[in-house]
Amino acid sequence: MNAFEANFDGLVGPTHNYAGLSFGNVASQSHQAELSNPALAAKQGLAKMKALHDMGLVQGVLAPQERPDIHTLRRLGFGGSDAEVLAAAAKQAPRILAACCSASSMWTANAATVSPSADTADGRVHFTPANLTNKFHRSIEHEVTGRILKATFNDEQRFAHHAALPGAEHFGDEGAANHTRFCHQYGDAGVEFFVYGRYAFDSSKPQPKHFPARHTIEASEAVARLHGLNPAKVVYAQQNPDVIDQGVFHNDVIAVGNRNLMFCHEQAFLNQAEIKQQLDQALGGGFQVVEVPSSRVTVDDAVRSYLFNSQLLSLQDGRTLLVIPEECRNNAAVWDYLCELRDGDSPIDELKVFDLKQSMSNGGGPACLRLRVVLNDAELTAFNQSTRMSDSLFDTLNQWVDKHYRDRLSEADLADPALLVESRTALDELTQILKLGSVYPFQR
Ligand code: SUG
Repeated sequence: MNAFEANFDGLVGPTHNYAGLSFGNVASQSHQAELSNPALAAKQGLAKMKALHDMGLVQGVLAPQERPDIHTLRRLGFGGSDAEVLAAAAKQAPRILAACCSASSMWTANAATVSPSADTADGRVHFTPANLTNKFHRSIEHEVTGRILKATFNDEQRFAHHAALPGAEHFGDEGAANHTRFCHQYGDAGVEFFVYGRYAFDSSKPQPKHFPARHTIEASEAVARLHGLNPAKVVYAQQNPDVIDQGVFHNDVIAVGNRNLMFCHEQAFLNQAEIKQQLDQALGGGFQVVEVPSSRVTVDDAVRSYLFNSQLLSLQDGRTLLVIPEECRNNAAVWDYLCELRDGDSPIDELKVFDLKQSMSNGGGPACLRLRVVLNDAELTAFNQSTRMSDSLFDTLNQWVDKHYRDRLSEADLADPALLVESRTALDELTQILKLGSVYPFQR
């Protein structure tokens, strides 16, 4: 069956800010308290979506979450009117308020794990929203994420939606940031590659010493079971704990794959040689790896430049494109290496650079901003077409941003009741543009 890889990018929400919420994510920590520009952030994301659409790729949009999250603040005991909830939280617990205002759902690589219909026992595309338990500000995303995914892939015959895994650290699940699907053609039964940071139920196994390993093998195994994957076509790998300690908080900061190709650092995984063999065997041969040695690009340079948080895309003419953030061009070692790859006989034919600085300053590169969904011809027409990028949707969303978004936001602004009203007004209008129905708590 003919199939395509579609990319669903997260639209940056109106409260995008730098709150330093993610211990272990170097960029998030180092940009804490800087002034953000939500309008620019949203437009940088939209420009990337439009560019991929213009290349003939299937591009979708996933709506942001409702923030400030008054619903969660009320669960935590702040009461009164919405304005009183915000004022009390700002006074008594400003860090909790900041966590409840994050626009972190923009990084849709963490929205869910997705298995294409060619891989699943019931022949449907399966979605499991990630519980994101390791960070409080992200653990409050999955319920609405599930509703947005259902409204975007709204055909039960073709799309199966699971609830997030139990919300305990034992089942910490970071979604597609730690999941890659390999195949020769997108429509083939593929090999699903799950990468985890630690074992929750076996303390004899290695784990990082300084920074958290957010994702457990037990979570990956549960998702593989839920999706009805063929065990012979599933490979698990543990992330190298030393690189987690150097700021590689998700696997997509050190490796990316597309079809039969993996582009990764030589230090990405424990037992890397064995993992590559397992992937080749599960794929039935023909697995290709471009493995970057530390002598050319250190792990530190990979983390600073987000070299591997790139999108590896098959173009319509069969060539392979690497979409990278501007930070790669600004890093001499990384840029030299990339130009050599492009100009030599590597499988990477072309590079395209994007300015995503607003998101990058929170540790979110091109790959973080997108959720990949492989769809066959029938599924391609079955998802909610109002969420599919087009010239007119691009214009509409840019105008929508101009109308509703601020161009500067600081931590002090988060308690402003006007921001909540602006945000809800914007999302209410967005649900009509994207034909999502009622997905937000304030709409129910
Ligand atoms: O979960 N940053 C996100 C970045 C997610 C990147 N995603 C992938 N690698 N797929 C995170 O750490 C920072 C928010 C703040 O500090 O304000 C944040 O949540």
